[in-house]
Parts: sequence; structure tokens; C-alpha cells
Amino acid sequence: SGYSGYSGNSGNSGNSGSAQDGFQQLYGYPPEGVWAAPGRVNLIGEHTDYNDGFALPFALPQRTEVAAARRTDRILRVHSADAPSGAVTLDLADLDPAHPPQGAASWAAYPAGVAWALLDAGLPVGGADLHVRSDVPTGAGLSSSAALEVATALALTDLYGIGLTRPELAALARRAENAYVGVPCGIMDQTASACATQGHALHLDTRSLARRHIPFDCAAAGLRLLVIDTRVKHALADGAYAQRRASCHGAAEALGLPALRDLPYEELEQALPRLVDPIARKRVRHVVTENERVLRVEELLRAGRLREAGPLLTEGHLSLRDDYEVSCPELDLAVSTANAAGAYGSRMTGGGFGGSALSLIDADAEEAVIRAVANAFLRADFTPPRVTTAAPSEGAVRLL
Ligand code: GAF
Repeated sequence: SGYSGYSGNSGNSGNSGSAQDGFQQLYGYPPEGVWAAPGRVNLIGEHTDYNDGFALPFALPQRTEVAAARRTDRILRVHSADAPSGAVTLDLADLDPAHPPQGAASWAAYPAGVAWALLDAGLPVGGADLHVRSDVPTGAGLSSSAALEVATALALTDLYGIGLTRPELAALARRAENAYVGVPCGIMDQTASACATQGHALHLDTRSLARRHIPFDCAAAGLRLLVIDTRVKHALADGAYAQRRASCHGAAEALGLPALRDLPYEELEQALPRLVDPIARKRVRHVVTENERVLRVEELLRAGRLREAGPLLTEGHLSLRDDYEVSCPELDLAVSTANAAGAYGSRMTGGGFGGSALSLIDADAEEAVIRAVANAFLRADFTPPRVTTAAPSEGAVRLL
């Protein structure tokens, strides 16, 4: 998910050269193949995926590549171009969710978790050598972890002739993260990385797992999507995520519903007074209005009315800031500054408490918005943000 982010890789860090060459140099023989999976931005639909709700992510052009080859024994060797740990050697027989790799090797919990999840599902995966390179920034709320999990899952299943569908790959990658790495994320990030397609946002119903590919071509409409990485990650993030989940599940139970997904938008105002806890009321209001925003943004995209989606993005941000309370001063400043500089709308994306915001702008406003955000961060004495543009890109693929 990138929620806790594997920490070996700072992204864009000059790990130039191909994954294939890196593999050859490291292991002294060529890989059997190279697989890649992207990071994601969520356009709208935040903190809905553990409430059986809707999300609308798209894949980033930045991706994680895994060059890999089978081994004849039961050893998994993993190496990342950016990790300080050197190669990490694991025995498949010893993979244990109670003891994932620690310290400098903790990034290896993601590929190890994928191997563990495959074995745990009774699938015939064997030993492998892996070399990873990535330009998905870590800790930026852009799902570097999901990219690593999905690329590894695709590599190992292809190498061992295990035919999983893309949604099955996503589910397996999520299980690795939940049960082995120990992060209680939903299914959005892995699904985006595994299933997204170029030029489209992916409408995901996290209950039925039904997916719709919605054409989303900003360039053709004279628009750009900015991704503003605030480069902060507030310590609160992990505990607060679990708390939000618990609070949503508690509220659904109090309302007698299987999940908050089952509270229709039209019935929200009637239902809220039935919750005694004012905090729970706010959390529920976010989730229910956010599901509605996903459907409205999807409709606007389908109608080619991209600019009109802007205000819904900003509404979503305010809901995350005020009702869900997962924003932070850096994200709020990015959003308000971009909007004041002419953006159609902006919002935080991902789990929150840092990471990235996205902003929908006119193509010719790019320089002005970037300058305004950079200046605002400077004046606030915040770390300078990293701003990139993102076009909806292809999900996981085999490259070689
Ligand atoms: C993180 C999680 F990993 C996702 O599953 C999702 O819940 C998101 O936060 C919030 O929408 O990225």
C-alpha cells in the first residue's frame, strides 16, 4: 500500500541502469525475465476500501521492476538497487509472519511476504533470485509497497507457471501486506497496481471487486494532474489508520449494517443521530459522502466533463481534513495554495498524515501552480515539496 512504505528506496535516486543489468552484475547470470508494477494515485474514494465502498485510483508512470530467475533450491535471495542491506537471503521453509525480516532488511518483508502468501495458498512456488529497482518514491503515499508486492507476485507466479488472474494477484499481494508485513490495508492499492490500464481510472467496488475502466485523458482535455509530494510522514499514521478502521466497523455495527457501504447517501442525515459518539458520526459522514463523490466523479469522467470533477476533489479533501481527520498542515497548504493559484480542485491522496496531494489544473497553469506551492512551503518553513505530473498509466506487466 505504501502506507508504511518500505524504506529502502528513496525513489528517483539515481538507481539508473536496467533491472536486467543489475541482476546480471549482482548474481553473475542473466534473469529469466523482468516484471514491473506501478505505484498509484487515488483520484477519489479515500478510506472507503475497508468499508466495502468505492475507489477510483489510476496507475502512475513510476514503477517497480523485478528481474528474477528460478533457483533449484528453496532459497529466496532478494536485492534492491537502493536498499542499504545488500542481498537478503531467506529460506522458503522458514518464512514466518511472526518473524519478518528486520532492520536494514525490513524492506525484504514485502517480497518475502508474497512468497509466504503463495506458499500459504498451497501454490507451487520455489526458490528464486530477485533484483529490484524502482522509481516509485517511498513514504509518499503513492503505494511503493503495493508496487513491490505486485511486481514480485507477477514475477514468482510467471516463473513457476502459476496462473493467477490480476484480481487474484492483488488479493495475494494484500494478504502478504496484512498477514506478513502486518499492515492492515484494504485492497485498493494492490488492485490499482495489478489491474489499472493506461489512459483510464479504475473504478473499484471493494465489496464485489467489480472493476470498470473509465477513460481519463487529461492531456486531451488540456489538463494536467500534479502530484505534490509533501515529503512528510507524520508518526501518527499507523495507529490512526487502525483506529479509523475500528471506528468505521463499530459504527456499522451500531447501525446494524454489514458495512458503511450499506448506508445510502440519501439516508445519511437520518442515520447520524442514531450514533451517540460524535466522532463516529464524523467518520461515517466522510465515508458515505466519499462513496457518493466517487460515483459523481466517475459520471463526470464518462461525460468528458473533467474540469467539473475539480470541486468534488476539494470537497473530498475537506471531508478528510475535518470529518476523517487524516490530513496534516503540509497537505492542507498544498491543497489550498494550488486551488488559490487556479487549480480546478485538489486533495490529499492515500492514507494521509503526510504523503502526497493531487491537483487538477489547466496544462498552461502548471508553472504558476508549482511556483505558488513551492513559495508557500518556503514561507511556512516546510520541507520543499516534490512536484511531478502524472498521466494514468499501465498496470503490472512483464517487460522481458
Ligand atoms: C492506504 C491503504 F493501504 C489503502 O488500502 C486505503 O485504505 C488508503 O490508505 C486510504 O484510502 O493507502
